[in-house]
Amino acid sequence: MSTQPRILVARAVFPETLQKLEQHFELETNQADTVFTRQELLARLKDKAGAFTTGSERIDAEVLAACPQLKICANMAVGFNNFDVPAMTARKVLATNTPDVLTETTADFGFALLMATARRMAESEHYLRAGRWTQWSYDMFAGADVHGSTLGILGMGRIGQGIARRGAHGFGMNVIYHNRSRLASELEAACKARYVGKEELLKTADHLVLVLPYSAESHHAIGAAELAQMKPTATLVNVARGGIVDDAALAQALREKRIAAAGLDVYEGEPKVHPDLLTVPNVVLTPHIASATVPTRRAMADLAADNLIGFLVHGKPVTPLNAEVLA
Ligand code: 8YV
Repeated sequence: MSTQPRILVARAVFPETLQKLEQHFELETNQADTVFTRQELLARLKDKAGAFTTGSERIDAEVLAACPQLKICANMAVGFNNFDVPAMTARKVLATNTPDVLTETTADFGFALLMATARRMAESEHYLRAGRWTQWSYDMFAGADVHGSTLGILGMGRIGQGIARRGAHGFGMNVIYHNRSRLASELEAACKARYVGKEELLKTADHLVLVLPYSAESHHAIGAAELAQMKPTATLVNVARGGIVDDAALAQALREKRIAAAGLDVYEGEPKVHPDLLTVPNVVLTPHIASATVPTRRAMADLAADNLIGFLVHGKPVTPLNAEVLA
């Protein structure tokens, strides 16, 4: 019988990632990529020392109680709101994520979504494909300028700073941001970003990009009251997490043109999308793909695998979230 630690790879991954893991572990995989039900997850994880997870697996007290052999969950994501980290720490289960490797790719996408939203690219493409384009007209799909406008960023971590740098240096934007804590002055200078209160951010931004982590504190950080403070010409972009925006309130604000447009990559309760968002024209909708380039997804998978190998084989994870477990 194999003495290698047993690992559950909860979703399909690159074959190369499996080959790398196979050198150290006995694997149970899910290349069919059917998202496990809660019961399946509990049953499959019960006898495992480690899990390779994604945002679709919730690791909480119930899972931990059912899986006494579990030592590490390595998330293939920088966000880890699917982990109850305090519960994991209490059970001495290590949590790891994949920071840095997706920063620039996600910032590229955030900026692309901002551009597509401001310049009404999805809406105009649908119009063309529907065969409705019969003549040029002076205001056809006239949108908002990006260059020289005010870019507001809510949540100024690594990805927020990447978007700020693109706006400030590439598009001559005036960058303002709000964050739990103010950035060090050299980071502010690198992004040419000015710290403001949340109210000023909402009222002043021409384009507001959300890049903050999801938590009880950030739940519905943008709801009806916040949308009401934004300019009627403003656009809103969310590349962070569903639940930060109240999607029902956003759909209503878009329908009533209380803001001009929105670009969303993440949704409350995804992959379900609020039906009202599907029927308003002034929103660009993408299926949680901000980090989806081949090199970046490979780097994320590699880092998650390296965390499992680093910890279970060498006692040294690469990017631990609760390093106190190691002590
Ligand atoms: C992932 C993400 O694709 O890293 C994150 O936090 O949201 C995405 O890059 C997704 O979470 C799958 O794990």
